[in-house]
Amino acid sequence: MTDAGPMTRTGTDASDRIRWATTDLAVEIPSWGFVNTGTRFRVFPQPGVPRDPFEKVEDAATVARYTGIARTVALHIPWDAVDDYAGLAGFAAERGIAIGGINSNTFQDEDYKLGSLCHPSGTVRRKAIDHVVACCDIARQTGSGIVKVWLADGTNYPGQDDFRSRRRHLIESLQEVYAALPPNARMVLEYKLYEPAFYHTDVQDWGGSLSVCQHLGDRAQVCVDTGHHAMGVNIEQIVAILLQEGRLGAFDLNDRKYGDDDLIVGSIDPYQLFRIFHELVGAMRDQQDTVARTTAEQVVFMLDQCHNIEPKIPAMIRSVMTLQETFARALLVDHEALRAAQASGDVLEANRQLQDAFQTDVRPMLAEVRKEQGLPEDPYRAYLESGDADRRAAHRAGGVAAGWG
Ligand code: RM4
Ligand code: MN
Repeated sequence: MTDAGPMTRTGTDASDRIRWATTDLAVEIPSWGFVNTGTRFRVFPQPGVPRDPFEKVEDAATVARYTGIARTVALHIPWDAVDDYAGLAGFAAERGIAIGGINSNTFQDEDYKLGSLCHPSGTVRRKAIDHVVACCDIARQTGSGIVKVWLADGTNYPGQDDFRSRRRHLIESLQEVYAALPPNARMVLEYKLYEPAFYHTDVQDWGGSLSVCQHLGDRAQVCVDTGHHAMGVNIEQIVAILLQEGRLGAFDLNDRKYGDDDLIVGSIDPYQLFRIFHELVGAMRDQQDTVARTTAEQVVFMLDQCHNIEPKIPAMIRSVMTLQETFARALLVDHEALRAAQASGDVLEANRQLQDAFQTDVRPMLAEVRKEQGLPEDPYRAYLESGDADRRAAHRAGGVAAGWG
């Protein structure tokens, strides 16, 4: 094999590469994955749900303890607002994790009925800009390297507002935000096809997000939420384009059958997740394309999921394991054989190379690596058998369980 580079993820030894997937993948856990959520029809509360941001951090730390990775937790502001952010970061550090992306929220206030950063009124835009700038400051206080912007901005009816004015407002608003980023922090702009607006969404797709980022600077990148596309869209191709442009910053990973369902990652279409990871591994191993390689190395793999009917911590542990397993399988693709098949126009052989890796059962290898590291071979089962869930539910009886608010 001609695998290049000293890094284990690109190493010639398959078990080295698997080890990398098991220990070094930058998986990030969202604080809101542990709270009571549901649909617009009903929220089914669960026992032991966190009551404040500190308990959410504890749950993320539990996932990290069982899996050995997932060492950052994303916050959502104001859901995770606290008086002392450095204190929250210290609380996380004592439990072996760090604060990850700071997610801004400009979609739950009366003022934002017609939008936030794109709103026709300068007064409302000012309020929204100030909020995202405050998120930059929270990033500074917590040592976070990412500020995330997802906007609910859009219109419900043709003619309701002017597309180009709104886009100009968006660019000007985000230029202010960009200037407020901590020195090495990045801003990621997440797109979504529709919802909550029904006619048009201001940042509706990767091209819309990328073009706005290009008006800001190198540290403005795109966040790809796997649930935010029209049916049938080739997400892995979007990933490839953004890697090549140096603009893929983060993923919000989840799965869906229909809309933005936030089901656990890999539960509906595990092959899609594999194909996405295959693009990332290809970029990580690309010695020619430095932009794609360094961009791929810095991507944050966040799980943006809602566990409405399933228990939350086990769902998160299972999801982390799925990411490890799928990344490990993508690392098994024989790139030399793949390129040879591509060069000779051998369609079936090229596809077989991917299928072979995808169908390899890497679970025994991952269990082996975990054992060597003193981790449970099956973190999911170990958690279920630990009695942790019952203890947590007893300890958190009383008080008000957190939700989306
Ligand atoms: C949005 C988007 C954001 C997430 C919120 C909760 O649909 O996916 O990333 O922060 O939901
Ligand atoms: Mn998302």
